[in-house]
Amino acid sequence: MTAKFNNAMFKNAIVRHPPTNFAEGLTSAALGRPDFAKAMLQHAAYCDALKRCGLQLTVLEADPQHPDSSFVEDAAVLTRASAVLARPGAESRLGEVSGLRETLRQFFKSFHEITAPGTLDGGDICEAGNHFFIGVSRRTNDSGARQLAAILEREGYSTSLVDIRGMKSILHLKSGIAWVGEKDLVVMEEMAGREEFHGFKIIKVSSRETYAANCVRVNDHVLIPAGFSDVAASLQRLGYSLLPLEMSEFEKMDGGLSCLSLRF
Ligand code: CIR
Repeated sequence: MTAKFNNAMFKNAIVRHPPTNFAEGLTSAALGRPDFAKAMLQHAAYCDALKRCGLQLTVLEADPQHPDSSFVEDAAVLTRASAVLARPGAESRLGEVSGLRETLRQFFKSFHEITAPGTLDGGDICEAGNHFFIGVSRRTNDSGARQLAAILEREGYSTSLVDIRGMKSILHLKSGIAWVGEKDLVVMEEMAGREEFHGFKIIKVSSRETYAANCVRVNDHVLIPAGFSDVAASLQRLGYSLLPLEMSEFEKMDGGLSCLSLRF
């Protein structure tokens, strides 16, 4: 089956090793304590998958001051033109942003910052071609969402806000949706009917497989958590080439596939 192609090809990704105190990060999942050695193996496999997609990796040192810092996606939003430093909604994660600034400077000339009282986690931001869905969640507030919308609109993107504060089963917008290319949007069942997604072709994810709604298109492949056969079959039917990855230890910390890297 031929792979579908995205217009924007990624060349780079930034990842950060999980620290040994990774299990002390925030979580609402009742899936038990993650096994650090296993998390490292899963992280290594994730990095290999990104390389297989053709990306050059910048691998940052583990940061034990911030147990959640391997979820690098939450600290920034990257566009074709600029880097936006986020302002994580969880107090314990605020310091993660400065740890990324210098690395991003090597790649981006144009910088923006979300400022107080705004809060914003990158996991709430879903790029879908020239459009960005911006989740308003327990982590991203209205001010943060509007600041980002204004930046993106100046860069020529359209934006829409998606309020997920009423949804208890997901932490971030991208815990429940993923854009995989063209008009194809993977959406958890509970959100599938929402009018914000009108105009997209919805690939519905049953409540049994919600965790797999957080999949990631990277060039010619879609990275997907292993073990979710219905979502995998739907994507394969549409011609996507999948790279399944074991994610159990990150799932225990509420982390999805997308949050382990910044891709650009
Ligand atoms: C947190 O609660 O902030 C981390 N334990 C998990 C963050 C996952 N990030 C993401 O899905 N974008």
